[in-house]
Amino acid sequence: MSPSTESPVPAEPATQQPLHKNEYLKADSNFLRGNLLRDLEDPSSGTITEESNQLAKFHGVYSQDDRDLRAQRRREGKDKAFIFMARIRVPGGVCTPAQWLALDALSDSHGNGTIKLTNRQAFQLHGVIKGRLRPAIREINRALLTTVAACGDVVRNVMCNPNPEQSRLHAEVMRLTRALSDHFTPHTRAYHEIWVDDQRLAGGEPETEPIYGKTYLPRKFKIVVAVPPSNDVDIFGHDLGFIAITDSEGRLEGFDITVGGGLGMTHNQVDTYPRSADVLGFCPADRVIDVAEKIVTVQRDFGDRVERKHARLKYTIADRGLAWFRTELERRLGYELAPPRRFEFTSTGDRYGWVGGPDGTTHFTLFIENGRVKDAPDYRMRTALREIARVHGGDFRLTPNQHLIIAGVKPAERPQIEELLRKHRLDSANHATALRLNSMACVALPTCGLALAESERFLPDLVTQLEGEIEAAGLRDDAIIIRMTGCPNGCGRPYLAEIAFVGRAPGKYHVYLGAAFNGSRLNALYRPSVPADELAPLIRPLLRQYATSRLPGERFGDFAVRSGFVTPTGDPHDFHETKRPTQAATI
Ligand code: SRM
Ligand code: SF4
Repeated sequence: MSPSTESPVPAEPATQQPLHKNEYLKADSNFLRGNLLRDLEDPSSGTITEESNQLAKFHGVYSQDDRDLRAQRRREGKDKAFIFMARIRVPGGVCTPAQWLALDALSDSHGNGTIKLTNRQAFQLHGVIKGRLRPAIREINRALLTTVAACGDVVRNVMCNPNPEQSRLHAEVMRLTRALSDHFTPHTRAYHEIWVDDQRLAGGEPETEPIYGKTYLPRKFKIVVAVPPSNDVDIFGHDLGFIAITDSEGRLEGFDITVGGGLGMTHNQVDTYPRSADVLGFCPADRVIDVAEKIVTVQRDFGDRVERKHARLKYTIADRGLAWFRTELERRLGYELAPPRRFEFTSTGDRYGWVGGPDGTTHFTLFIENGRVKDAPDYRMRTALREIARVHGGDFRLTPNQHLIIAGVKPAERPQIEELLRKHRLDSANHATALRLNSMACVALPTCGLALAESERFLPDLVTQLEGEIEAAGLRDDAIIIRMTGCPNGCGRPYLAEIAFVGRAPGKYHVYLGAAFNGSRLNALYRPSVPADELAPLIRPLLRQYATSRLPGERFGDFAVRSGFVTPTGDPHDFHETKRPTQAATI
């Protein structure tokens, strides 16, 4: 595929306002080098400058601090306890047992002893101190993994339903996912110089970024591929999505294209809001890369480079309209997109336990609460997965719901894997209530610098508080999508949950209800700023009512809407405390 012929960066800003400072930082960074290496080598500080932090994101690295220690260290007159997080991108979530073992070892030697599986099928290594960061990333690359473009204003990890063993269709879709990932990997040699080769490579071709240009994209850009009926990737929450369309024999015909989804917002700023993606049209499989590239270049050239909170594709489309977007895209493509085909999604969750593949191998999906792989005194999950990785001849797959598939287990290997699952009681994790099995929280405290409230450390307790009611109401096996985030940025995809809690302040959460079980409808604010200890008392009566008054087969989100608890419209005001303007006020 030839690179885009469009100008990489608009010559003049479309606005008179000065561009955001990150635009100048990117432009002047010599393709993402800046002073990053100097800052990393500076022994006088445990962290890096803010400018270097912005550039480090493109390399998959975030500077953070242990927020549990902040107050005490402030009292003692000490610096924050600086640490780093490295995000490792894994297209479609597929990695080998050898790669798993390498990360497992690194989490002990260089991290905080845990491996975090993200809900975009990536790994995170938390708690890395500055002196260990470059050696850690070198080890990650030695294991044939990379952190490049896991964050930053570029196309991030490309997601896909992680079951390529399931059918030929899945395998084809996974190949395309990898091709998309490769196509959008930045060309800069800075990553290798800084993290891998340890030296500036002399000579060679002058550097270019054929798709991105030297100011890259206005903001992060997320691509996913869905294989109906599963919407595990939550396609409507991403900038760009491809929905696999098959003929009556199950052969891949092409993809419906979705654009302009995104979930981040800021409390009380109604001009920031979650948006569900639009279905734009259909393209054959051999045009997917071309379509994706041109969509990315439209956003590159028209995305907002002044206000970063308004710089996602969802705002470009909301402001200019889908018709404008289609025209601009088709002008660049040189052909028209076909109308979308029919597709049907049934759920966003994972299928736990053993399933068989057509080739005789089997796959075990394991529930990992909020994607945190660690050893607790009574539940040694990390040890168990290490032992499994040592004997497993297939691969591991990270799911979009933060869980793990031990995939491609050959019949002869299965007894040994089953024995290890039993020995460490991992098989029993999958017997939790369906509420827990469908719960998801973002990281939040203590590492996330943006968290307003707890999430990963609180949702499991809140689910426990609700489980009594769930059992009593006979809802043990009824899947309800329940999610929590520590702030409104939307990392745990809360606005696509049937029940969601979004951190408003320490110990306080906005409660949202009414998204569709299959991820096709956003929810709406039900109660603002509810204290943490009042959440369970608020939700229990709703569960009781659901158990007694639901229609046959009715999902909780639909029940919440039919019962009038909320009326989701997708309007920005659905998500904020601020009142919708009354008609009188708008005249
Ligand atoms: Fe996220 C920022 C964690 C998925 C929207 N996200 C962050 C940072 C890096 C905080 C920061 O900027 O300092 C968090 C790191 C916390 C930590 O200590 O690990 C963070 N986001 C996560 C992860 C790890 C949550 C998880 O528990 O799985 C997910 C990593 C995915 C990955 O592998 O790439 C994660 N983040 C998401 C999602 C969900 C998705 O993409 O499916 C969203 C909403 C979808 C979207 O992008 O619209 C999301 N994260 C954000 C935003 C708001 C973006 C916006 O447009 O407003 C921020 C803040 C920002 O970018 O300024 C953010
Ligand atoms: Fe941090 Fe907020 Fe994302 Fe949670 S939603 S990880 S608190 S940025």
